[in-house]
Amino acid sequence: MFKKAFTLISLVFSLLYLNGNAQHLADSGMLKIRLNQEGFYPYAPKIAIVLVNNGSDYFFLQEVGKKTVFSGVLKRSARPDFAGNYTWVADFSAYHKTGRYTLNIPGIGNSYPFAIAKSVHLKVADASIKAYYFMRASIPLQEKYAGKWQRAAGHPDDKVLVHSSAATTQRPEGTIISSPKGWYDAGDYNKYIVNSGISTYTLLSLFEDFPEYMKTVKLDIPESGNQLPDLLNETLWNLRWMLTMQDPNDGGVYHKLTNAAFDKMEMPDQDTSPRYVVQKSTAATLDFAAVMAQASRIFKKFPKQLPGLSDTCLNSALKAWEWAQRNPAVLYNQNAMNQKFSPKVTTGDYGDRNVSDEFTWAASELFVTTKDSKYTTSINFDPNTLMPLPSWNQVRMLGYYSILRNGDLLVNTNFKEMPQLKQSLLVFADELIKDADSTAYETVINKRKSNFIWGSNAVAANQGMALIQAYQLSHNKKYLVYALDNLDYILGRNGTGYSYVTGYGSKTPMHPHHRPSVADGITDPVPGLLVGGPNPGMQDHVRVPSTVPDEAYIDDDKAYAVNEIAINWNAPLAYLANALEALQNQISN
Ligand code: G3I
Ligand code: 9MR
Repeated sequence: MFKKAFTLISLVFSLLYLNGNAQHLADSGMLKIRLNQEGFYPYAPKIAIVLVNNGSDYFFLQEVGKKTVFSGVLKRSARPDFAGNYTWVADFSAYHKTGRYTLNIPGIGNSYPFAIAKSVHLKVADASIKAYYFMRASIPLQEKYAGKWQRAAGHPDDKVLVHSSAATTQRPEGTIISSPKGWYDAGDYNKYIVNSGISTYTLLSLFEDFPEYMKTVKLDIPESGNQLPDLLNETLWNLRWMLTMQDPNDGGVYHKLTNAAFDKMEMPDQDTSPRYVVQKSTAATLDFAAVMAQASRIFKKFPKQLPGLSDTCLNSALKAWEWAQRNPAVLYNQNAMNQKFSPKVTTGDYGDRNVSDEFTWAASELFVTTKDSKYTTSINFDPNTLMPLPSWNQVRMLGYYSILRNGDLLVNTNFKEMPQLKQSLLVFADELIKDADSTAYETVINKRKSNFIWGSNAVAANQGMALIQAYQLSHNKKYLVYALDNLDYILGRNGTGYSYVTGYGSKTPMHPHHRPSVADGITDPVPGLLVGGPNPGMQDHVRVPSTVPDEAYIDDDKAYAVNEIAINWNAPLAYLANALEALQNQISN
């Protein structure tokens, strides 16, 4: 009774207060109420995090500009955030009706508007893949597909020089090779095999895990309508480039195709400096082998559309694997390389110092594709250590994902480690979600300060992907709920209040470190790009407003350590958002 009366009083109070101070209070609500700015599935959990509590015990869910439809009591977070402050949690999971809403907290104001709807992440899910179209090298982006972000073709890459570090008898320094297509890596215009490896794998895995759903996803790209799913069409743009990075003479794969130095913040067609393929490396060659082996089994299902491609991929994978057997420790060390070779190369390093996980990954993919048990001797199952979350330099789990998702195909291979592998992945997932609810944002990413590295948003997305893998294996819905929490994190329920995907949400990055977005003269950045996110490292020497790990972010195009975009960050976002769209009916509170 008392509570009801109080609710009413708060409501009247909030409406009066809002009218008098509309602008001020609205801003304060948008700043202090942190939630997924795209919205929520009708039957999924729905949580907002409120940073301060000016005395209200209640929150009010309101139809935009209209009446209150639901109210609840704010609950204090179990633990403080990294800065030491407790937050307040508004949980409106019990409300299921679709519509557009704001959350109101008396004395604080209104949140950004958001939707409760089926397929609420469809747009951002599609955009996270379409982003790769915008990253394409060697093709003009036509207005028809790219809208106002149309641009001239950049980097034909049909006359690429073999760098002195990569010279062989058959291909001496200065040999010209053709290596067109591919995606630009990130804010820069170079193409790196190591980073292409995990990115291409992740998108292909999205297809392997959810083929039926992904066949329905239309991206409006030049190949659309050609009888291949658009996700595969887009992935092929990079895969065909990757194939050109293998030296046909020995099977080794060049580490990268690059300018000698990062170019200016200019449009891609403005850059006409020489392009090189540099030194072959074991990491690049194994990542290539893994992706080609995976691609071979996926494209085998499309023999009419892609005659011969599956075989080409498998043969390339086998040749790469053999090269790596002969060259198991050719690490890419750019500084050392620059002591010996010229011109000096100062672009992205992707210099992994340990390639044992790359061997495991490539062997896993070759095993799944060929069913030949000989590869299992090269797989490290390491049951005694926790699984390391995937990243460009840690790919062990990518192989495990592939083995586990293809378990049915491997029943006749006498492969004994399957139950143990499944168990390890579920233990890993349980470890991820343990105590996530007591963090200040009730998310997995917020459990540890050490998650906030260069590209932290991809840590959140990769955790989400790992949880989806756990769901696929166990059908335990709890994993989906925590995966969704991390998507909520990416889209606004976080320490800065940004939705970190350009163009999606209300407060989104406007100045990513992305050369076309900086140089094209268009106010809005290219859409669908996930920025790196909070990272207190300041490796770019741009001061962030806070060094609290999950707040260490600035929307500044010079701040490449927090505000660049990259293909290996968008890929797990694409996986997470699309997988949740595919599985939305399984998520309930
Ligand atoms: O792994 C350690 C971790 O153990 C430690 O706790 C943490 C503390 O700072 O550092 C972690 O290492 C960081 C590593 O990223 C994590 O993956 C390094 O400090 C950091 O310097 C390194 O940054 C990489 C960066 O290149 C600089 O080499 C990013 O991962 C990588 O995504 C980024 O990639 C660049 C390419 O070189 C060029 N193209 C753009 C692309 C995106 O920024
Ligand atoms: O644009 C480059 C970005 O892709 C890299 O991640 C980053 C770190 O290697 O470097 C950026 O390039 C900058 C260079 O390192 C220093 N001079 C300014 C360049 C543009 O900001």
